Amino acid sequence: MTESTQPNPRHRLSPLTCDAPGLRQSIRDALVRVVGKDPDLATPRDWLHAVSFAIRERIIERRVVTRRQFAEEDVKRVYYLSMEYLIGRMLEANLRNMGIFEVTQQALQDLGVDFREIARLEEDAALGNGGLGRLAACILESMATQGYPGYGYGIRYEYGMFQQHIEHFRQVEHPDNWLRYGNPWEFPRPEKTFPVRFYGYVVEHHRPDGETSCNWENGEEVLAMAYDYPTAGYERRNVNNLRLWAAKATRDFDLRYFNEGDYIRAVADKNESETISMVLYPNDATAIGKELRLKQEYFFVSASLQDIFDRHRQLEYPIEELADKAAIQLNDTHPAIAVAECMRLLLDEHRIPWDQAWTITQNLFSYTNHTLMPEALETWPVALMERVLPRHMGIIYRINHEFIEEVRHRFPGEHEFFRRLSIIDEEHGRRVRMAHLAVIGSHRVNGVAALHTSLLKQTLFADFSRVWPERFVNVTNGVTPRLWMIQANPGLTELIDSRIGSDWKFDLDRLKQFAPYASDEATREAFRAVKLRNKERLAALVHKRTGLAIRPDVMYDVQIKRIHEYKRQLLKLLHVIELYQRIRDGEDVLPRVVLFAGKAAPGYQRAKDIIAVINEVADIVNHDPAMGDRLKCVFFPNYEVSSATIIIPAADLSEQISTAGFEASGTGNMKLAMNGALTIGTLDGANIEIRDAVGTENIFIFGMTADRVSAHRAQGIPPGAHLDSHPRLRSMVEALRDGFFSNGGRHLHAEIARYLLEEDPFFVLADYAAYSDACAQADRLYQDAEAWSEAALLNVARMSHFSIDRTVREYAENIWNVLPEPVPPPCPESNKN
Ligand code: GL9
Repeated sequence: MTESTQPNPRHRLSPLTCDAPGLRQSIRDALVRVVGKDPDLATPRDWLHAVSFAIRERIIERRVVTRRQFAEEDVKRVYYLSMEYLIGRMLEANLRNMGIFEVTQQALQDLGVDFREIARLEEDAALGNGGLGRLAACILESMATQGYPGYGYGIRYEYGMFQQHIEHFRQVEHPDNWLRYGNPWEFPRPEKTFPVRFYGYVVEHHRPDGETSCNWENGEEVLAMAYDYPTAGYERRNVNNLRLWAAKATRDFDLRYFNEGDYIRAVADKNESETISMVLYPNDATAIGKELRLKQEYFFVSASLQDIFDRHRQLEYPIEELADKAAIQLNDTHPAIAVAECMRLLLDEHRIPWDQAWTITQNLFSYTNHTLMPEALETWPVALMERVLPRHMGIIYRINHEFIEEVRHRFPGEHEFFRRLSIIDEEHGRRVRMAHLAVIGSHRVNGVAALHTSLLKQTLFADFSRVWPERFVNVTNGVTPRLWMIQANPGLTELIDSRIGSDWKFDLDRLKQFAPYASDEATREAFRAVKLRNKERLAALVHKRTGLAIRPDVMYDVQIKRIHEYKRQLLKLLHVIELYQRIRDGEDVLPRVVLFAGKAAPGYQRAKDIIAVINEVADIVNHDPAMGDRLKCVFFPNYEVSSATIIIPAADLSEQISTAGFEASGTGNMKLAMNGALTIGTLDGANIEIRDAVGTENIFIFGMTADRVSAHRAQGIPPGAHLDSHPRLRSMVEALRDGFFSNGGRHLHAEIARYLLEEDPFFVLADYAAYSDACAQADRLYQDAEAWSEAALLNVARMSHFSIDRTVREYAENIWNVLPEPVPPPCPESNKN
């Protein structure tokens, strides 16, 4: 299969119809012919697969059209390299983006099948940890919606993010065998298979032109095989491709041992090479440092670059023009080895001289940084790199040498400066700093919110920013309104449509027209009715998952995100304890449900302890008759994309309470505000921009700023010194310490109290009084239903800046230099019911 630019006239496509009878026919056909079931015997899952196959036929058709148009129009392509894609369920998202959601529901109903019943059987595609992976999924969707020629590349993990069970209050991880029933959305492409080499050694050749070229010989080869996931833009526009690589043993894996008669050994070896794509590392914001992880990174990077080079060649472009025809975005440092791999391909395979190869590489790449946390910065021991990727290590040495020479020339004598800039860290036992490789190999480096970018320039990349000030830019994150508003919150969508029409779905700036309705009483009442229905939907799910009954007519206060010290779930938990004590003391307290959800990295013991303590406090609170339904505390298990779409539209209060300076951006904060939750938050990440957008009077900001946090740290005040800053804080922490809430985990509670008092580097106690005040302020506003609804509606109307479409346009215009290439929608007659 080649990237031909000349469509063969005999290969004209005749699009499938998208009316109810056509869909009905396709679904029934797929059930019999693809799933292989008699409709009379089909299970709900069989129907799920049948309808998915029927829809994928229609998506792939649009993909073929899109690809042809890109080839004909000579477009510049964007390649998004990411270790993670947190996609969630695909059926409903695909149906909605294809513009055939209602008609397909109708077709199913005609067949006696309930859409909701089968849709919930689909496993989430959870090929990511959290915000970073979800951002990648939103970016792909937006590139398709806006018609950008975007390609995603990643890994087809056999096992995605673990499933979180709560057993005896604790997190227990279960494997996520998401492919168990097969996956109708993927197209295996065995013909798109590339060899990826590890280990071995380098043989140098001195060429007549004075350059040295190298052969990387011996070692082990693994095959990367492509699986394609077509990604539909909203309303049947472009369909782009996400290509995920699976590791397969090389075809000749068996020869050596088969010849020796050791069949079992041969097959066992095959399994070992296939472990590369077996499982997603469930870590967030921490570097992993395991050889298998390095192999995963190089595996998908090498396959992706070989594929990109191949496409370029098939389109008959000269290799020298690679950076004119392609842009490659590195999603965090995980794929940073791509810089060295690109150099290897240009030098060793294409015989391009070093300087020219380096110019092409720098023009090709750009890099997004997603965190300032030092422990998240990947570094690899030089010895490991030399063993696993010997050729790349040689290339990295030369990149580093040329770079240091350049800065030596520009900043003579600043030896300390060169040492800090070097790709090789000589102080911690010689390590390769992947972030430095990414910065040096890219023409643009971006942070993901204004504060984050400015801190990047002042701290992590201060030295680089002195060398290349223009290289650092900000691109504030966004989220797709298609999933996070239209799909997740049909009630709100209908309300907005009824007031301002439906153009806002493509152009979120038009949501501004909804702002005047915040002062319209009827709209506010309708908004409250929508919220109530969303809460009923969530309450039913909470009951199903936890057995706990919660009222829909109270404030829903949610903190939903990975469990991490810096995100400060303990700050919220202390507030739960405060409310509990006040109710016990006979105070009149605003009724509320506090809902936590999120996973802890399996090796992050403190985070797992925090989950256990939340669950134990919740158990006491929820069973104390003195609470009389005024306070419920829920830990919602196994937080994933599909549950987020139910929780977010039901929320009133959005907890964004990280220690300022630590949350790079956050994206849950955006999803919640767009759905009319008011934010209670610190001046961290994108919260600052959200405040600027919605107005200070429509958000509850509290706590130390990033500057104050640094100053406070420098002062070295012990956390326990803040115990009297709030009248109850001491007794709350003592209740924890003394095991008042413990249910067998007494020692754990004492340890958490000790941590808060003596150790906590994230200033929970220092910020508590301010936080508690902000909560009280939120409670007061909530009691005025009209004022609260007005503020909530203004949040909805003023969040347009946080559409992922704006984010993607900024990347396209300021970093990638690519233009959209929208495919005209097929003639509308063929799609009407
Ligand atoms: C993160 C940041 O922590 C978030 O603040 C940011 O919104 C997202 C997307 O830019 O990236 N970086 C990071 O490592 N994670 C993020 O969420 N962690 C996970 O994805 C689990």
